[in-house]
Amino acid sequence: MHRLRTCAARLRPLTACQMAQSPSQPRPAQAPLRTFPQPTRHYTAPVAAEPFLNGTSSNYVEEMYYSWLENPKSVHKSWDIFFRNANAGAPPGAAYQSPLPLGGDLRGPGLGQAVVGSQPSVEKLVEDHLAVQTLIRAYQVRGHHIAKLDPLGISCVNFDDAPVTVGFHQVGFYGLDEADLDKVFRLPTTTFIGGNESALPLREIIRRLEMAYCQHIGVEFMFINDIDQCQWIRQKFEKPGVMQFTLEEKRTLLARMVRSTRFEEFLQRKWSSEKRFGLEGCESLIPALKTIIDKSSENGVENVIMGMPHRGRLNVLANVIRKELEQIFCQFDSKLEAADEGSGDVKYHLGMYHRRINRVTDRNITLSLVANPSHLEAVDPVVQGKTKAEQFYCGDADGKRVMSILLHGDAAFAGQGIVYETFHLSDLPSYTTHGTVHVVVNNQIGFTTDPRMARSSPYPTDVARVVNAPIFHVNADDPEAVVYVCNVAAEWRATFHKDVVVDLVCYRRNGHNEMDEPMFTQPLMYKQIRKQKGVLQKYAEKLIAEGVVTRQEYEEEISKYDKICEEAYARSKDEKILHIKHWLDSPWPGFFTLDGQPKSMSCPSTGLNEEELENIGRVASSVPEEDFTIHGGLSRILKGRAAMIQSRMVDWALGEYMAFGSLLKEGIHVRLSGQDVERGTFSHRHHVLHDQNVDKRTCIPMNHLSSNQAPYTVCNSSLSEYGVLGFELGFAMASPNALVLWEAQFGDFHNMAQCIIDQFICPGQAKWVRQNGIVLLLPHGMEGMGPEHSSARPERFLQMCNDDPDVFPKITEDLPVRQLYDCNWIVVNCSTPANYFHVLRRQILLPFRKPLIIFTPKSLLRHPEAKSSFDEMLPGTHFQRMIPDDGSTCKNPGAVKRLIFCTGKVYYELVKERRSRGMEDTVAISRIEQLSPFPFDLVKAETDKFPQAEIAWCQEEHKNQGYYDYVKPRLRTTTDQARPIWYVGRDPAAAPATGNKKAHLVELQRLLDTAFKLDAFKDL
Ligand SMILES: Cc1ncc(C[n+]2csc(CCOP(=O)(O)OP(=O)(O)O)c2C)c(N)n1
Ligand SMILES: [Mg+2]
Repeated sequence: MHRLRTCAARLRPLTACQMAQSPSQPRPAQAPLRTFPQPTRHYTAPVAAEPFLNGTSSNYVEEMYYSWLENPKSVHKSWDIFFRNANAGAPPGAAYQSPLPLGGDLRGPGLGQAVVGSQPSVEKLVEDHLAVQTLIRAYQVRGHHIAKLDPLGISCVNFDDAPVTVGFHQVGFYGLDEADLDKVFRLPTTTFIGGNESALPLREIIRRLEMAYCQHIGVEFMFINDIDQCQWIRQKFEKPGVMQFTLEEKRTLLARMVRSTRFEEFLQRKWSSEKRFGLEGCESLIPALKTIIDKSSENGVENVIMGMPHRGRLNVLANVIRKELEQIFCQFDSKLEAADEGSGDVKYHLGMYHRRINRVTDRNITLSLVANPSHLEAVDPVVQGKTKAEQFYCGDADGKRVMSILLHGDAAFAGQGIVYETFHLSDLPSYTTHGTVHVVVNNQIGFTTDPRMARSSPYPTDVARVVNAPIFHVNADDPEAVVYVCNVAAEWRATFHKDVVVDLVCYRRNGHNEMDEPMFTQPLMYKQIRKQKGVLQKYAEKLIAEGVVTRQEYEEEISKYDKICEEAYARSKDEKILHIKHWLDSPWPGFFTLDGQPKSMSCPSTGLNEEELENIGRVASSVPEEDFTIHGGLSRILKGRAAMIQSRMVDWALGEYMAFGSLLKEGIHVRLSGQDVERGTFSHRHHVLHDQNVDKRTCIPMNHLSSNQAPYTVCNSSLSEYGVLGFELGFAMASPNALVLWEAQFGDFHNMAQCIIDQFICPGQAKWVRQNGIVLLLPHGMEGMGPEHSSARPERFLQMCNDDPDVFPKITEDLPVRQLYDCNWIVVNCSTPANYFHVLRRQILLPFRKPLIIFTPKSLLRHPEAKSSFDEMLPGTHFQRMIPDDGSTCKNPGAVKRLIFCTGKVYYELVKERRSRGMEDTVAISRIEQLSPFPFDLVKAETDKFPQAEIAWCQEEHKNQGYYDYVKPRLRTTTDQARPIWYVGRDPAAAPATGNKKAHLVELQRLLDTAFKLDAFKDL
């Protein structure tokens, strides 16, 4: 044993440091080879005498040596002899025996044969082995560059900067020559092309590598950092004979291709002038998706949530999700009226939910396709959020039962930043869905734009490399190759629970839509496309030639499906009315009545009993874990909370705590997500405590409320708004029984998520008849913090409210709830912690769900007056849509000269100013807490109460911003256009706020002066 180790030490150059140590130190049992010290120039005499042992060769030899130690037969005979000789003490330079020609007799010389060999040929032997290793690696790294991926053969992927030196004619690049092609080389452990053989002639090595990496599949994976994952992929593509299909599998594949192709042809025949964004040119998408679903179902997945753009969407609905064909066909009937409320959406945006038996696995599977707007890729994070929620509700912690599939277009995948944001959520603990299978319909064009104008990366899929997702490029005209990579992709997801991309390289047979003329802009491409035989025809001919099916069977398959379509078409004529409800992607069983209505039109009190408030308050001011050291500053905060609870008061953070805590105790999951939400941007929340002595030890007191409470999730998000808000919207979509909140760091950062707000949150119910109770917390307030840290842009949300400014509603008992039911979203700006508490609880206690936009105050988080008593939160209390002036103005309302309506934190500035001017009797200040839907009834009561008062709207925002434009016509309607509505606030401006502190204060004072100057509007 000792001799062997000595031999190992002699086989590589020693470092200077090693030379000072014993040369026979044993190799640490677990140490990976690559951690050995790098060779230096201080060679010892024995090494210098074996020149091939220098540099990188020595590593190679070393690997061989350790393999030999484990099993002498695992190395070539010549090496076996060399190691035996070296071990037996052969002098330097004499351990080698010249090997027999490798191309000939592989048995090599027997033991005990002469040990002296000629050094140059030994050197060549090692170099040649290294060269072969490098060549193998070149295929693995860059084989996809020369794979035949493009069905049109005109691929614009340009790898001129990275030429691939592989193939029989390139062996010279590696120092090999023609003569070496028939020599046998030992295969490294990083390839599986040998199958059961450990050595192969170079010619065969190249042939097998060409088969694995350069045909219709291009595997891009060598950037992955994980060795096991790389090995896994190599196995999947390199092992000889991996791509074998049974006759049955081939027939199923053909049948799926028939459905996919004939569906588009049917639509084309019936509605030749309708836009449908057909799949022609990428028909193999259908078997691709079905394969992913079948394989995943086999691996235990029961629920698949999908998101996709326009291209081929109807085909996916028909042939993957299996929506009834007549439901699809009747969408083409322009005469049908819509049965449901709402404005609806075009057919290629609608969603779908379907539970059925997977025929291949005979297991139940639920498939849903999430409705989406035209905005490409915007649905990606929404799908992820919904998937996460479904995993959460069924306790699927590893994503074994629920998964997502995202489809993309090539141009959108490369161009839309949301794709990158979504990828970056994929491995974050509170956002991971444990692997998404991405499928790109890479038709090598985006509307009229060529890829070389549409992206700077060679492939549209390069964005996926950031998360080490393997990318399988495949020629979509080879359905078997497509099905093979889809199987591997599904297995990858089931094995590693990480993202994977299938890039279906295809073409678009028609224009962008069926009405478009592609020859205007892509004449040569389309000349080629016109010549292109359809993939179904090609595949059918192949299978007929192979004898898998007869032509007659193939034709029967076609007529069978055509008949199905015709019959469904006939049935679709019987449809009298269009039901958008049939296209719902996320039903909420049991939440509504059977015909989809709310179970009531009332909302119970949102108050809590005293004991409950105390209990939650106690948890909010404690550290519920043993031996947990929190920061001194935080101790003081918790003590302050305890004192507040003692005196039956809450501040903003405690009001929120009470709302979350009580809902959790009632079994409602609460999820708060956004940047730095755990502590709170303004350091007021502290929902996650950090042990000051133990790294990463944290405690979430909110999860220590009671043994049967729902779990509380509070999670700092990645620095994304678009992606994260989309994700939370998707999470909220899955169930009505959760309070899902997204908080923007500063209010206006929601700009980055505008697409989610404009296209999903605002009109979601109107377009897709699905409700959503997501809550947006948007810090807002003019505090001299500059243009970007002041305004959450209330005007934008208010502009998108659907309540009519000119119609005074009929006042009924259920008006407050009915208004909420009729609106598209609720916009509030609470001025007290109690009202914040109530509005959060109301969100869940309502019998329906609406998005809730809350402008949250920054300065009120710690304002001494912005506190609420328990009395305002007890049973019987509720959210106050408007808080009337209840001060001395009430004693003699007739004497009140001015009634100022306002909202949010400016109230406290107005009250302070009124106090300092001693105008409590003459000026009333009322707070509109719920801006939309507008509390017409309460505002009317207030205006009626002060008949002599001038009515003013006061806001701290600039005149063209804030609430004025929304509030003014509604105040006018309330007063029957009889009383003017005066404006108090900042002048119109381009920026939301000044960056100059002094200017800010001057502006503030000016508006306060106007508010209390009773003759301010006299001459206007
Ligand atoms: C965010 C966004 N920008 C622009 C468009 C307009 N548009 C619709 S489809 C399309 C081309 C999409 O190309 P690609 O992603 O390759 O999908 P394909 O239509 O080729 O399947 C464009 C630019 C859009 N719908 N959404
Ligand atoms: Mg495209």
